Amino acid sequence: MKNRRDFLKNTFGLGAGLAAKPRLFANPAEVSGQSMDMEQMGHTTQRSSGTVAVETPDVAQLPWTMSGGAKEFHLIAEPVKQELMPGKIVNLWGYNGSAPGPTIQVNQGDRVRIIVDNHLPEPTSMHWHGFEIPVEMDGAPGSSQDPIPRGGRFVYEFTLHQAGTFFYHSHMAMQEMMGMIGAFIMHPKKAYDPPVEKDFAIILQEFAILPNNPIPNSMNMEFNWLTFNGKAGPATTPLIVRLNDRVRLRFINLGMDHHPIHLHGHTFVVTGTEGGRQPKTTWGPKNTVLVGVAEAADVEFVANNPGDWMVHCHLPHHMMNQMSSVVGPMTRGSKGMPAGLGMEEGMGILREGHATSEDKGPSLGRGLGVGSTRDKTLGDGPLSAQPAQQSIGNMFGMQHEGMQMAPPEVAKDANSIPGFPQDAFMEGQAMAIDKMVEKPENYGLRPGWSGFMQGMMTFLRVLPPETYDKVMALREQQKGKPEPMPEMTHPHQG
Ligand SMILES: [Cu+2]
Repeated sequence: MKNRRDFLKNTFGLGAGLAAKPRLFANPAEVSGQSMDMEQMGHTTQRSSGTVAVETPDVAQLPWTMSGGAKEFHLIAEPVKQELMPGKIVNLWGYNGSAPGPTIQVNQGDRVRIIVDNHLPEPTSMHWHGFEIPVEMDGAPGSSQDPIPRGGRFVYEFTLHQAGTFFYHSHMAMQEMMGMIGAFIMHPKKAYDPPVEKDFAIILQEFAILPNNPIPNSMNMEFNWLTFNGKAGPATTPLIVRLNDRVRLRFINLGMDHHPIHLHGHTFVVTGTEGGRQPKTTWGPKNTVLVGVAEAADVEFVANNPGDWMVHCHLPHHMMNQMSSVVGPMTRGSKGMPAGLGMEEGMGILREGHATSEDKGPSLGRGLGVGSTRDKTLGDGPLSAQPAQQSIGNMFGMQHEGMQMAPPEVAKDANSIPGFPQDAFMEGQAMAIDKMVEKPENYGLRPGWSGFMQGMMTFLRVLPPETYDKVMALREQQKGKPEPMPEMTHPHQG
């Protein structure tokens, strides 16, 4: 089996026939046994039922089959290759070929069965975060069940009486830091008031990965790759809504940091937490919501302000990719920063091997020694316009047609300004890769936009009807075509 589609096809015994098409999500009126998938649910149906399917951009939906009165899902815990952005393919652990794993959507009151297979090289466990279910189904290794051994399987089955934004994750702490989480949406029996036209879920994750090293160090305390649904900006897929749609965004955080998620151009109310719906009396105006570790936050607003609006974590270091060293000396002293440990040691990342390999253990903690031994003295770096242009021009791979090169504009006396450079060589036109991340959802964005988009960042695109229809038409054309980014390989599938 080469890819996820084959995997699903074979796992569920699905042919090409539509009759056997897996169902992704059924509306609450499904009691008759009739169910619809997301495509069958036209906008009319969605609006009349008051509940819409949740979109998880860049993350697949997990299909299910009805079996013995339960919705049956199949999750495989396994090593995965995740492409954080074009060319940045890293080794994570996830479910069914991706990290985060696929999204599960069910209805309040459903009986569900989830078959979990462990294809990891070590034991794992599966925890249903916040679920009020019998303790033997909780997935707490050692206390409610034995860990699922390598090559083993555990079948979870329970009835869900809750509603809200939930998630599943490995209950092995370090496996969590390798990516092992997925969204689990429970739709309410009675639609929320007021109903929304668009509903999105975004999982927040962070990884410590050195340049030229595809393996995150899960023991590190500082992170340089920050993702929304497994992608770093500008590879995140924008959220597409129509002007005046009511929109719900659901954020889920499982990492080492809390993330203040900020939305431009709109005022929202927090309508839900990881525990479910919040009463209206608690709704107050906000534009930033702090999503703590192990928390979820639902926010709602009317998208009444047309434009391409940023949605991002507002921690400055979480708005960047590949941070690993200061760009220049931290002060303008003549000798630069005093030598300390190397970049790898400072970040607690190993050059080779795993965290407990012979290549020494990681130095934990947040140190200011980052990059200090390899720091350049003042005169050597590309700290003024002309050397910068030369050095960028000389860099291997910079002639890629997808790159839009332009030298950053800096003052002639930049070197004499304490603190320079800050962003001059980190974001801007020189970093733009519009073509490399081209996709229907990016249609019509301002040229060069991608040079300013990094880390936990995406767009909420509030589009007038014509542009909205155009993006949807492009998306339709895209269907069935190869994915714009290379297909993930599946090391443990056949
Ligand atoms: Cu953050």
